[in-house]
Amino acid sequence: MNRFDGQTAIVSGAARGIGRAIAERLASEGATVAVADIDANGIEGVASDIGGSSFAVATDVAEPDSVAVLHNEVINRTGRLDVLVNAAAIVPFVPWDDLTFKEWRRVMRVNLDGIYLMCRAASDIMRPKQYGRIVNIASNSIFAGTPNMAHYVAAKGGVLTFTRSLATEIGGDKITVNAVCPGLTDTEGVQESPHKDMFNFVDMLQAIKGTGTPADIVPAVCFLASGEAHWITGQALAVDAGMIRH
Ligand code: 4PL
Repeated sequence: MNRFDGQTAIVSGAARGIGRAIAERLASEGATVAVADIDANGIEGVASDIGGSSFAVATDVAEPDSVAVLHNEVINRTGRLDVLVNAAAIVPFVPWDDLTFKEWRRVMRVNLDGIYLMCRAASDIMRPKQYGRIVNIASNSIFAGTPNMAHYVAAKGGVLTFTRSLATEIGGDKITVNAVCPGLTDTEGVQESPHKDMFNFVDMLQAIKGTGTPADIVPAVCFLASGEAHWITGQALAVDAGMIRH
């Protein structure tokens, strides 16, 4: 008996990094996963690696029409939606002196507008079924006030507070909405950015020493996405080796 047998899950940002690891675990525990990402090539590889009934859908989470196509595809293929994991995000490294309004808007669009659009579409499917699990990936940077990404921190802070509010709005429909707040995590995206040089700094602040990987984030996400987490909603769980305590 697997935790997600017979269920359908959407994972955004699933082409790589934390999103990919979550998609793989949900599928290994029985879910049919809609592997969603703007990286159309990446999702094909992930979906074929996962195999089974999981499938790829190229998705721009910040475009209402694209989000609608994703949700229509999920309903046409599986007729249900049990789990939504919002892992899609831009992770910028832009010092304050270089931060333009254009760059601010680029990050807000994907990291916050995208959460709204995905939760809007998913909750509209979940509510009539009186079941749903939504897990939004925020970041521990919202508690730390991490520099070089003020717009990202602002958007992720919005993800946290939106999570609390949406939990209250749709709790009556037996849908839970929670946030997981990873610390700096060793992903392809981080390795491509100046964040890769920050691992020693966060290690100094962690209660448990070491470098966080996607596999370290997955268990908390899958627990909150599971049926037995039904008494937990509107919460934010830091998964960062104890770097922050909120
Ligand atoms: C502590 O979410 O939480 C760097 C890059 N450092 O994206 C993050 C910390 C980064 C973070 C994050």
